[in-house]
Amino acid sequence: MKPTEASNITNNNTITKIMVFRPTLEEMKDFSKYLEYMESKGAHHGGLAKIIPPPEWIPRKAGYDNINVQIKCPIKQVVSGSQGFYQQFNISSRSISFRDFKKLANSADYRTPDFFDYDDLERKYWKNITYNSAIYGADVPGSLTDSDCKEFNINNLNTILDLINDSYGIKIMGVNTAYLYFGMWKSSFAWHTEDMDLYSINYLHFGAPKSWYCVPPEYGKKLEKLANELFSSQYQECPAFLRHKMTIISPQILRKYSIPYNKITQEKGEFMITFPYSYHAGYNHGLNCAESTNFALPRWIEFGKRATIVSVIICNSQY
Ligand SMILES: O=C(O)CCC(=O)C(=O)O
Repeated sequence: MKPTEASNITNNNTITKIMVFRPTLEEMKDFSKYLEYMESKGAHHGGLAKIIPPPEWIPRKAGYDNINVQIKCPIKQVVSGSQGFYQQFNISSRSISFRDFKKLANSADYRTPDFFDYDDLERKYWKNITYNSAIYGADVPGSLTDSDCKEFNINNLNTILDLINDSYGIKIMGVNTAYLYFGMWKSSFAWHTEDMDLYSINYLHFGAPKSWYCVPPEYGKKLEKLANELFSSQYQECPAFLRHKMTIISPQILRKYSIPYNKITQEKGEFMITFPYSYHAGYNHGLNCAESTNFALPRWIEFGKRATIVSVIICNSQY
């Protein structure tokens, strides 16, 4: 099916918008082929793309009413800073079951505030970012997708990244295995590109939406230059400090410094794809659960060579 274009919150007319794809079940059978089709339409230039699967695609036949997962290492996200630039400190907290996490996320202290529309909620996010730290059940190894789900199974995408696993028996948690993310209102992911500048795929299984910002690969260097200036002490300590996933910069600052960006909100039942060297950041609107992993296509190989060299040279001690 033909793609549509979703969002263009930019300060620059030349930026490629985020494209939205609606594949048929048949088209979802070969993941790498479909991703290459998306790129033939220019989707990678937007930095992010959305995929809305057809209703007959069912990743979990049992549904989501009886999720029995232990979130062993939830993190309390303490955010400091002001006026659009922030550092997020992740403090490990004690293990919690999903049942209890759900109660916490819906409790008076943590639940989503009343809002009129997504723009209103976005304003509330940026206004309250440093208050009432959210708890994020992030990077939980596991999958909620049925193992016999044949199309777009995040745990088994069969891209060239799997060759590492197949040939060398290497499993890198969250990189070529699936991770779950149990979110609540205001839980956030800081500006980053993927490890080794890989692609990522993120499926929102259930719950409240997830809002994303993204700076397309063409403007990644511009964002890095700005971040290095705004966070000069972090830059002095580590020239690749964005890889520590602690830096939050508001869209207002991006506009002020003319960094082109896109934004989009992912609803439950939708996939997001991030492309190599696409910076992205975002936040959850309330209780939800996403599943994510990295993958590669042949176009990634040149990004991979560059990312590995840069990381090994300048940020070795941080991994
Ligand atoms: O959902 C999250 O917190 C992580 C999102 C992300 O960065 C990704 O899926 O690539």
